[in-house]
Amino acid sequence: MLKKSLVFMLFAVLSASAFAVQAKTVEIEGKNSLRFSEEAISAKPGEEITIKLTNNSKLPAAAMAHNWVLLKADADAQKIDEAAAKAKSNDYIPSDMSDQIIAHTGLVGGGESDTVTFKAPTEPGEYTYICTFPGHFAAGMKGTLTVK
Ligand SMILES: [Cu+2]
Repeated sequence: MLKKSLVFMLFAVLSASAFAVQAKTVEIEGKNSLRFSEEAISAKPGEEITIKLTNNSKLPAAAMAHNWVLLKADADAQKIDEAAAKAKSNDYIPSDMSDQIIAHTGLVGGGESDTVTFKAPTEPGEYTYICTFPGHFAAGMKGTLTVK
């Protein structure tokens, strides 16, 4: 009886770790050059995906912080970026445009990282992600999530 429950427990632990491996994590670095280290990522429709954004900058957060903001397919990145610049108190996330945002990390300063877990859109297509720290998107801090 005892042996049976031990076997069952071992099985449960192994299944749990196998599941943990399956969850997809993409590590992205926000760089001082105002680029994401990964500018193209892909996912299956509806796939659960975790983005881990890291900022290895030595600069103060007020000068060089980053976030990772995934936009809906029909979102206007330019307009969101403009609104974000005025949303400093909300870590540069324009709350009145949240209906155009699928998911986002928090703002990370040098030496920090943050993660966000979400389900990829079920509609295949290309989805833009941007950094909304002022000036970064305009300088090219963006990338594409391809759902296929
Ligand atoms: Cu940035």
